[in-house]
Amino acid sequence: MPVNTRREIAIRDFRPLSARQRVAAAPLVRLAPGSGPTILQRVTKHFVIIFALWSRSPVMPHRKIIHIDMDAFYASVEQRDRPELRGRPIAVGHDGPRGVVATASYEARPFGVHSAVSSALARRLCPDLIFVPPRFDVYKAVSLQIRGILRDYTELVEPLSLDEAFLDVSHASSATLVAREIKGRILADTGLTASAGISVNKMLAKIASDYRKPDGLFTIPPGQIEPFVAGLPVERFFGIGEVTAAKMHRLGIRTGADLRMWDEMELVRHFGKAGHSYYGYARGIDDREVTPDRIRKSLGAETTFSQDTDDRETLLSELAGVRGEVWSRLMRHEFRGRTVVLKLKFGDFRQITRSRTLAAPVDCVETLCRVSEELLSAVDFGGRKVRLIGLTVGNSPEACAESVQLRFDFTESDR
Ligand code: DCP
Ligand code: MG
Repeated sequence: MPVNTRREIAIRDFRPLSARQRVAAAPLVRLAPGSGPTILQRVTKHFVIIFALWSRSPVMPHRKIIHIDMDAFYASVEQRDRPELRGRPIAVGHDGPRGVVATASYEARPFGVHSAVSSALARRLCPDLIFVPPRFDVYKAVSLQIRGILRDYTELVEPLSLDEAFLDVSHASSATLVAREIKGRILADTGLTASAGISVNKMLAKIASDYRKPDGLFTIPPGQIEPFVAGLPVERFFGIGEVTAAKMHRLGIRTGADLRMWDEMELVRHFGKAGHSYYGYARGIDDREVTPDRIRKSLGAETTFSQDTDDRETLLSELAGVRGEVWSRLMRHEFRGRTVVLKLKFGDFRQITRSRTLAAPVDCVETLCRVSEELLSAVDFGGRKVRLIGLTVGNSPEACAESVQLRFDFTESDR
C-alpha cells in the first residue's frame, strides 16, 4: 500500500463502533451514576471512542524491520585480535599484483581504499597501508555467533551475507530499542561494532544502517519516509546498483524526488520489470518479506512406544519403521548428510544419543540400515527399558557450505 495514501484509507474506513466495542468502552464512560456527564466524563468518552475507532482501523500496522551490518567486518575482526593493528589503516587481502582488497579499516577508507580495489592501487593510494591475510574460518565463526544473538530476538532473521541480516521485529513495541540492545549484545559478546537501520521495510532499513556508519543507529519512522526518500541520491537505494544509477543519471534522475516524477510505465520502458520496483522505491514502498534462512541442518523421525521395552527384536523392528520414515523424508527433501544419530529415551526420561560420521553422505537405505543397527547394538541399556527411539541424519555438505559464499564477485543484483 503506498505510504502516502495511508491517512486517506484510515479516514475513509472509519465505521461506527460494533456492539462489542461499545460494551468494552461502556465501563470507562459510565464513571459515576448521577444526572449529566461531567466534563471529565465527556472527555473520557471521546477519548475511548477515538481509541476504539483507531484500534479497529483496517490499516495494516507497519512492519518493523531492522537491518544489522557489521562495520568493516573482516578488518575489525583483525584489529580486535591484533591490538597492534588498532587505529591503523589496514586492508584484508593479499598484497601482490593480482591481489584484491576484501575490506579496509575505517582508517584506510579516507584514502580511497575499500572492498574490490586492487591491492596494487590500494598500496599507491595509501602507502602506509598494512595488508593482512584473510582468516575466513574466524569470520565465519564470528558470523555464526552474531546470528545466534540475532535469533534471540526473533525467528525471522534473514542473513544476507556473513556480516549482515534483516530482522522482522514487528512484534516489538520499539524496534529502535531492540536494535540498540542487539548492538550492545554484539559488542559485549564479540568485541565488534555493528550499525543498525530501522524502518518499515527492507529497503529503508538497509539504507538506514548505512546512514550513520560506523557504530550507527538510524531510524526512518513512517512519518519521515517521504522527505527522506525524496532527498536520497538514487545510488543509495538498496536495489539500485552502479549500472542502473548511471543510467538514471543519464536520464536526469539523481534523487528520489526526481525518480518520483516518473510514470511507472515509463520506468518499465527504460528499466524493464525492475521499473515497477523503482516506482515503489521512490515512494518508500518495498513489500519484500524477511525470509528466514531455512537451510536444513538435519532430518529425522522418532517414535514413542505404547509400552516401554528392552526386547532387542522389538527395538530392531521399531527402528526399521523409523528408518523407513527417515529415508522417505531424505528422498522427499533431497537431503544428504554424513552423520547418523540414534536417540534413545528411557523409562526414566533420560536420553542418550549415539552417532557415527561417515566419509560420504548416506546414499542408500542399506547404509542407513547397517549404521543404525550397529549403533543400537552397541548401546548398553543398563537394565532400563526404552520408551522412545529416534534416528536423524545430519552434517549436510550443503548446510556447511551455506555461509561461506564470499563476495568478491559482486554483481548489480547483490546490491
Ligand atoms: N567482502 C568481500 N568482497 C567484497 C565486499 C565485501 O570480501 N567485494 C567481505 C569483506 C567485508 C564483508 O564482506 O568485511 C562485509 O562486507 P560489507 O560490504 O558489509 O563491508 P564491511 O563490513 O567491510 O564494511 P562496512 O562498514 O561498510 O559494512
Ligand atoms: Mg559490513
